[in-house]
Amino acid sequence: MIFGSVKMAMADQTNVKLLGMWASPFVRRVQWALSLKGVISYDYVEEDILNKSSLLLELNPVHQKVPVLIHDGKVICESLVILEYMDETWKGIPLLPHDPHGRAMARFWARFSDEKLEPNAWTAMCSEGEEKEGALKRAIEAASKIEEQLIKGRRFFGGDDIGYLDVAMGWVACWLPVWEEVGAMSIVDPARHPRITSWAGDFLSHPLIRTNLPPKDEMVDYFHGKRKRIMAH
Ligand SMILES: N[C@@H](CCC(=O)N[C@@H](CS)C(=O)NCC(=O)O)C(=O)O
Repeated sequence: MIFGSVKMAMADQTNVKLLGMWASPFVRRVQWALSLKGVISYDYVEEDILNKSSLLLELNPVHQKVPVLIHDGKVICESLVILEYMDETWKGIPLLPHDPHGRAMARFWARFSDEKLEPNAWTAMCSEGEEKEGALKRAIEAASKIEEQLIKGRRFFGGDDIGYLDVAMGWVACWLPVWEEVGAMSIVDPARHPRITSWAGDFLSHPLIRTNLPPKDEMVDYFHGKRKRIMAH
């Protein structure tokens, strides 16, 4: 019985492959979730998103983006969809809250962050003048709405334990400060957003997150390069 379940767990893990890119916030959230689920020995394939592999084009023909998760031959695309698949597939640390309303809220705010904060922060980093000002304003407004979702005294979005929304929003703790530096701008500000600031500190010091972060200097260089190329067009 024990041997049987050990064998199952190992087979489970060896059948996991992730197509990713080191500087992608969407890929990293899947890697964080894999770690929270205890899936540590998976096959990671680094993609060159400027010269996509035929495997990526074949597995994600619709969006042609990373991350792509392959589990037991099944292909799952879109990082938030992948997180839900993982939550339903592996035990480990539960990601979504137990109750339906809590789950609905977590999904709502994850999408809000991806649709309102992330694209506006990105545009603000890669633009100038009125375009930058407008995007910056919208990004700050979105951050302020997220700030209201963090209840004082709780370490994470769902309470005292890390979960789906923390992982989905983790890029705010790790990528956003880099984008702010590269774009010479401030979006999440400790005075304006004390709860996000405190949450970011807790998130980054979680044992399964702090050991799973991209190198900051390389991120700064990478996004400086990206910004330069985008703004040259
Ligand atoms: N909504 C997607 C976004 C994924 C995404 O934008 N991935 C980028 C890397 S950060 C990518 O693969 N870009 C390639 C391209 O746009 O052609 C998700 O959550 O998975």
